[in-house]
Amino acid sequence: MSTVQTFSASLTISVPHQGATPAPFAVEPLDAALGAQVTGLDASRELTARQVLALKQGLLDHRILVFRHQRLNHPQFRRLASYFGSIYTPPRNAPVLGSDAAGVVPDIVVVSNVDDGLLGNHDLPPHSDHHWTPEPSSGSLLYAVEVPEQGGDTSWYDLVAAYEALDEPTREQIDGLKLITYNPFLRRRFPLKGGSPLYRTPDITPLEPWTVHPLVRTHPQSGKRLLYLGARTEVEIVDYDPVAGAALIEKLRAHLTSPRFFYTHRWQAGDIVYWDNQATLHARTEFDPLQRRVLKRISLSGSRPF
Ligand SMILES: O=C(O)CCC(=O)C(=O)O
Ligand SMILES: [Fe+2]
Repeated sequence: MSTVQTFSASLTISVPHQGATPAPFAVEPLDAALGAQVTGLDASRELTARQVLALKQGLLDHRILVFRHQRLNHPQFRRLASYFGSIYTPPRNAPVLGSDAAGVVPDIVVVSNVDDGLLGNHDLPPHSDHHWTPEPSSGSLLYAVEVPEQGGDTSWYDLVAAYEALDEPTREQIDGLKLITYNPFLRRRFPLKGGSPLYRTPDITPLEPWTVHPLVRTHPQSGKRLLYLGARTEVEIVDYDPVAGAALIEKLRAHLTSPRFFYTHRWQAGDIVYWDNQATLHARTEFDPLQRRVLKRISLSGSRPF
């Protein structure tokens, strides 16, 4: 329980004074390619049925939800997340962000560049969390505790919009394809001279364990089709010519990372972003290593992509 105490003691969020008439509860679209802002909600409290249903619908419609000016301790953060599902547990043999030597991940993963933080200050290319596991998480909540003055912005990419904007022949070409997305945390253990490849060629020994998922995924709630592909993760189309496969993936990646598909979030301490990890990628920009950036993440369990 010491983490909870440390967390409360180190919290440096200033919550603006609430006026006599607090903002009404609403889920309003952002002026962006995706996303909605939630107002009039104190996420540290028990939610009402109306609020939970509106948030679930809002996530389905907008893919990411932004909550501002929040202040939560760990049990409150866990309670908020638990309205949407149970906590994601990776297979023990598939390392993910926050895994210890035994393959166990804490409920709340601290994404930070201080105190031996997990991710340093470098940029992160657009990715979907746990893409390389059999049942990737359905969504994650990231809660900002300390943020740098500049940089460290996080962007979310709409994979449904990216798929729908493809021309018909390309959609037909990719609709039935299967993709292996190799685990980047395993690649760190087995580095290659030229760095992590964007596409596995026959001369590279496949990293194990690996999982096959559809390249075009069907969203489990909305039924919408989406391009389920990370921007720089090592991948391979199953039973496909490697040269043609690498060229196809490069073309799809150039398409999906277009600015018309993403929203960039400039963090303030006290922000929470809840994203649909089944329908989006996320990326972040680098920031000054001398500045502190501390966020807390809860990932929710998901299901096998189809
Ligand atoms: O640091 C960030 O903004 C995002 C980190 C990330 O990719 C994650 O928490 O899954
Ligand atoms: Fe991530």
